[in-house]
Amino acid sequence: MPATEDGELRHDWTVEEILDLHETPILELVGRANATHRRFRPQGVIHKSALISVKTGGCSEDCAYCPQSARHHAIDLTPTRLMNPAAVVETAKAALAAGADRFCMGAAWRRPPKGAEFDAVLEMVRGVSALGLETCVTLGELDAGQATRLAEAGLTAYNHNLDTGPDYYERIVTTHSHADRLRTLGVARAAGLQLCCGGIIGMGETKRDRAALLRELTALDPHPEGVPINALTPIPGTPLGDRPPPDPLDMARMIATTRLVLPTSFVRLSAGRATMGREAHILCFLAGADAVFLGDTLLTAPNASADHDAALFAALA
Ligand code: SAM
Ligand code: DTB
Ligand code: SF4
Repeated sequence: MPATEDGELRHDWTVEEILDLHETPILELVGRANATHRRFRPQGVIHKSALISVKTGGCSEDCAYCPQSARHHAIDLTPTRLMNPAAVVETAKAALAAGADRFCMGAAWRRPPKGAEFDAVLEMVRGVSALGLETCVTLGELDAGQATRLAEAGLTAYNHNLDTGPDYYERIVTTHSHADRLRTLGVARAAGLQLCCGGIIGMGETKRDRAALLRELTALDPHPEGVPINALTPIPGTPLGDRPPPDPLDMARMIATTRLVLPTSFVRLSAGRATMGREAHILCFLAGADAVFLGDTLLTAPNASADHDAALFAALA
């Protein structure tokens, strides 16, 4: 096979090819990813999403990383009912004033309930979208009717992560499958929604599992418009609560590889920023990340503070 030129849009990557890229010496890897970034993406633009948990905890699923599973006993987590749409829209106004481009609403469901709660989510989407913000929700599995109603309400993107490679997935989640996740991605795409789909590193997976995750993402046609790369945030009380957070250099390596195989997507430096310094952030941006979550909290875990981000964006200006 002829050598692929960096930046080619491909849906036929093999795990082996991606693993080879991932194992390139870091300076060369970051350099190539940066050159690809410059070819395909506007320079110096970091897309900012604010994140809110509109329904926290009590989830039926057993995702080993997640503090919101009712099967784990995460310390400091109080389950809540679905928020009132008006209160969500007020929070979105504050996010807009703080510089957010997008407002992302997460709910701890395997799948959204039908009826009044789903109607309330649609009201949130309509209200946030009317402010002029891009909207994103992450609600678990969708059926075609729900995806269409979300699209009609003005939703920009649906977040649904594959989390890790298919072989390792069943070590992390047993209550739903990788195939279930792919089905929802298909349903959301068919309704005309953009996809925000990525994963987590640092859960004990191998580098091959990381490459296998990226292979799954590249096989989606079109590629997902957004790709969150999360560092495991170990939460006490979850099965992965004792793991150390991944090395920022591993984040940079994963981000650079993502940029090379998904050259036109937003690559979002997601969970894990709270324990990363300014220089580690800048390395990840050099490696091709061009999006972050803003705000002191992610869904339930701490994020980089507003002061930290003000200093970071000042350093980049
Ligand atoms: N219940 C929905 C679902 O599973 O799609 C939406 C919410 S779920 C919390 C959203 C994503 O957050 C997960 O797919 C996972 O990638 C990420 N996440 C959750 N807990 C995390 C943690 N402790 N560290 C890193 N990422 C995490
Ligand atoms: C994504 O990939 N990361 C965000 C967002 N999509 C919804 C969530 C990270 C959650 C981190 C753990 C927590 O806050 O509970
Ligand atoms: Fe957490 Fe979502 Fe898994 Fe529920 S389905 S445990 S909210 S990641």
